[in-house]
Amino acid sequence: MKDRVQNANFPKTEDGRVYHLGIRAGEVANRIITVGSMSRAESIGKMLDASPKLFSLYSERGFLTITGCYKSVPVSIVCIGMGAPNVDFFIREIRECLSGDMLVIRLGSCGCLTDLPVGSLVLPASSVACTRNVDFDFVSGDPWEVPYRLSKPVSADPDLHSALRDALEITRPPSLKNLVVSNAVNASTDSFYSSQGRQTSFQDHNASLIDHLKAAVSGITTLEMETFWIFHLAASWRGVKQSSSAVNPPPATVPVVPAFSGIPSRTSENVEVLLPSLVGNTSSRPVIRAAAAQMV
Ligand code: R1P
Repeated sequence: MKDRVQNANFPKTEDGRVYHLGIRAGEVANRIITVGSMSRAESIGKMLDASPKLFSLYSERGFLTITGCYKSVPVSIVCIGMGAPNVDFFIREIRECLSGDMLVIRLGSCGCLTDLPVGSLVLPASSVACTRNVDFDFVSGDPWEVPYRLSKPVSADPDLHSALRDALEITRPPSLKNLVVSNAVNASTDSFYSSQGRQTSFQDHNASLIDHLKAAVSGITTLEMETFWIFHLAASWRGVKQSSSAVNPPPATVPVVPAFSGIPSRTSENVEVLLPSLVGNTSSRPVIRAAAAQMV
């Protein structure tokens, strides 16, 4: 309780744990794959090295952190559930537990606004937010407001995006034929229903939303609920100057491209998804790099 009062900006438990993920420094790696479901996190966790023993923590707020090594490189798999608020807990609380660069790849499922077949994998180069405008009068209609707002795009980290694309090109299995990489744009929404154009029993004024999205956002391909906020927070982190005694920075280079196989896709096939090889931090100021792989 003393700690809570002393640091109201970033409250932690007395033993140094962030409130919602429940972890503390040393329990999360700089390289992170984040997913939305526990079973997906657990499946990927099984691909980590048998030694050292995995760290695994289910928080009482519904997050799961699994930390181990893949081919001797420290990696964490973090299940964050869905939506922007959970992204916010995830990025900020893990950042608080790390020194050095923070590298995040979200592996998720998505809706598709083009004719890509189910089973395609999309790596969005950028993402926009599509959010319900609560100032719009959803009961009577409203001539002065639009029901949904579109943000400006925010980009994936170009280096991490390229590394992910290159790793996939080199190692993807023949069964993964439909790989879309270049210039795909994602939209992250604040509802699976209204702001993704679904028609339900609520007055959502969204019948023309998908057409509007396609017309307004060049290259739009996928719809989901997290990527924009991951990219946005990564880009807006102001960073801290690296101290010479920083704990757990990424190594200067990661020598191999680790392959993660067997992640269940929406089809009955297994999709092979890769954690790219990454160059570690070379500047005096660490960064957050983020990219995404989305299964149609
Ligand atoms: C909705 O069903 C969920 O599926 C998509 C959306 O972004 C949302 O989180 O992602 P995941 O399958 O990765 O959770």
